[in-house]
Amino acid sequence: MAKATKDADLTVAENSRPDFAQEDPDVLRHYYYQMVLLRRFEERAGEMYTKAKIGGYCHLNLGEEATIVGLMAALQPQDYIYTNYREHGYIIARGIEPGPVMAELFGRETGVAGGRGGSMHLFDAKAKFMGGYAIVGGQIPLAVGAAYALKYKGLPGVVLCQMGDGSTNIGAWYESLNLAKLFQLPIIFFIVNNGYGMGTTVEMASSEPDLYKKGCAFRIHGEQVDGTDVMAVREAMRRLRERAEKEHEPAIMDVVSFRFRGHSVIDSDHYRPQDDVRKQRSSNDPIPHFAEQLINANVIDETFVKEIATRVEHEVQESIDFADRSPTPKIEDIYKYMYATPVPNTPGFDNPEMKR
Ligand SMILES: Cc1ncc(C[n+]2csc(CCOP(=O)(O)OP(=O)(O)O)c2C)c(N)n1
Ligand SMILES: [Mg+2]
Repeated sequence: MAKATKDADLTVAENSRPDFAQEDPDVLRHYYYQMVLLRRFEERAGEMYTKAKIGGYCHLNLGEEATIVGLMAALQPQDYIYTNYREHGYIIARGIEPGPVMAELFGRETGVAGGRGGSMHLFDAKAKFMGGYAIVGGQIPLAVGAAYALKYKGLPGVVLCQMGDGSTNIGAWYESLNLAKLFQLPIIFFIVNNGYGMGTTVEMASSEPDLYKKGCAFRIHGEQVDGTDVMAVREAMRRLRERAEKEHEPAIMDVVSFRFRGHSVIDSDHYRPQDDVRKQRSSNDPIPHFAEQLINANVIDETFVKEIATRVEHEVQESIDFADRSPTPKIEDIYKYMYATPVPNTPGFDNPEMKR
C-alpha cells in the first residue's frame, strides 16, 4: 500500500455561518426535532434510573445533542458506527425508535440487544450501529478492523469511531492511528471532547490538550469543531467523510462540547464549581442556540417550538410505557445470543429457538 509522505494538516474550524436559504427547511426542522428528542429522552432516562427502572451504569448525552445530530446528518446508510458507552442519542439519531432503546435500558426482551446489554451496549446490525463499548477505548481497534475490512473487500462507506477525550490517552488508540494511516483506511476518529474523563480534566490527563493535534506523528489530519453548533459539525463531518470514502484518508475530529451533568447519573459532579456549570449550561446550550438561528431565518416560529416540545414529550412517554410493559428475558433463555454459532454441550444447544 502507498505510504503517505505529507505532514498532517491541522485546522480549527470557524463557527458555521450557515446560509439557511440554501437548506431544505424540513431538514432543518428535523434536526431541531431530533435534538429536542435526545434531550428529553436523556432527561427521562435519568429520572427512570433514580426510580430504579434502569440497572447498571447510565451515562447521558445531555449537552451533546448538536454533536450527535450534526454527525448523524452527515453519515450515510453504508457507514459503520462504533461508540463508547455514552451512546443513547447516537442510536436514536441513527433512526432507531426510542421505544426499543428505552426497553434496552430497562433490560427488557424488546430492547435493541434483547435486554442483555443495557445502557452501555446498544446495538443494531441493520443500522450498522456496532455498539456501545464499556471499556474505555475498547471500540477503537475494532473500528479500525472494520475500516480495514471495508477497504479489503472494496466496499463503499466509512467507519465512524466515536470516542471520549479520555480515550485519547489509551495506548490502543496510538496503535490504531498508526495502522489507520499506514493502511490508508476510511475511518474518522470522532472525539467528543466534553472536557472530562469522569472527574479528570483534559489538561490533567493529556500532555497535548489540543486533541486534534494528537494524530500529527502519524500524519493524520485533525480538525477542531464547535460541538454545540449542529451545522458546523455536519459540514466538517461531510467533508472528512467524503475524503475518507473517496481517498481513504483517515481523520481526527475534536468536537468540543459540554457535559451538562456528572459523568454518570450517580455522579454528583462535586469536582466542578456548580456556578460555572450553570453558566456554561445557559451559554452553551445547543438547543436554544439553534432555535434562535432558525427563528431568525424564519424557518420555525414559537408555535413550532411548542409543538415539538409536546410531540417529544408524548413520544418519550410512549417509549417508557413500551419499556414498562415489555417482558424481562426468561431465565431459561440465559444462554440465548451468547454464541454466534451453537456450541455443543452448552445449555440450549439442542433447542432450535436458541440457535440465533
Ligand atoms: C480501560 C478502562 N479504564 C477505566 C474505565 C473507567 N472509566 C469509565 S468511563 C471513564 C472516563 C472516560 O472519559 P471519556 O473518554 O472522556 O468519555 P466521556 O465519559 O466523557 O464520554 C473511565 C475512566 C473503563 N471503563 N475502562
Ligand atoms: Mg470526556
